[in-house]
Amino acid sequence: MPEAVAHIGSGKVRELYALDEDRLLLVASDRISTFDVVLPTEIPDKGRVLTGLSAFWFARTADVCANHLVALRPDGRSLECKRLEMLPIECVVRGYLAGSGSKDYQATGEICGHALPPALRESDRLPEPIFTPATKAQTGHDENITRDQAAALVGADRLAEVEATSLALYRFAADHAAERGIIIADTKFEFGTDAEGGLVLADEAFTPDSSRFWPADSYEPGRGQPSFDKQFVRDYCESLGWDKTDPGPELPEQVVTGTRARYVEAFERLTELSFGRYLEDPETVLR
Ligand code: Q0Z
Repeated sequence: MPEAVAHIGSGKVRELYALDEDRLLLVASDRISTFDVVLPTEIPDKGRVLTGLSAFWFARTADVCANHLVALRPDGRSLECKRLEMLPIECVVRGYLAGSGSKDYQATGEICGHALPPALRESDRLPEPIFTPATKAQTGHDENITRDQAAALVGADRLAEVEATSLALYRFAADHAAERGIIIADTKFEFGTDAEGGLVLADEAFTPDSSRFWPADSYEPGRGQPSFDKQFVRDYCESLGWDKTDPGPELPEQVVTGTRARYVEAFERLTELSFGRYLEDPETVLR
């Protein structure tokens, strides 16, 4: 735990602290949420897996877009980052039909103004990845918006820049993951701007909490896909008949152990590094 630093924000499973005027500390806990509820049982090392993956992707995509990473702390779960002026939109890229994109498509045949081919099935790959911005909801769910609404929030030029950058980042990571048996169905970015007005990728990048990771070996369009990381948790919760309101159930040991193993597997497949090595020296993901 950081000492004598101001706590400036809480996410469902992360905390944000101010280190000084220019730098923040983003700390990923081991908490896990499912069906939008944070469960009372933690998954050991989940925060380290997510922080390590984010740092890995920041290092690998630095030539696509500048990012807020300043340093990875030796605890493996804390990222020192540049303090930015955040843009007021969530930048989502979808390569497959899932989640709110699937709902919008079923209702209207479009997602955020992108006309799509008829008769797509749940989980189908889209002809091209699409940029589908959303508002940042303080509570509850982000709401998909049109590109005109997004342009009104950030300006037309900045929107064109974040769209092109988001698509380039997604193509890079989705190609890398596909070669390692993981489908990144969609992902969400947050961008900020630095003192010079330059666009900077912030928050987390291509973690299983900011993206849908699907195992490629069981991919079958026409149905929802199992989650690479959370499927044991979801299956267990479904088996209880829990009503999906807070508080959620405690998880039994085998669900915790199996879920931790899936997070570690995602880390090791994507980074091609052993997670044990990461725990010894987190900076290995940056090299
Ligand atoms: C990120 C969030 C979390 C609660 C603000 N580099 C940055 N500069 C300025 N602001 C942010 C960042 Cl990353 C920023 N969030 C999201 C993260 C807990 C809220 F861990 N809010």
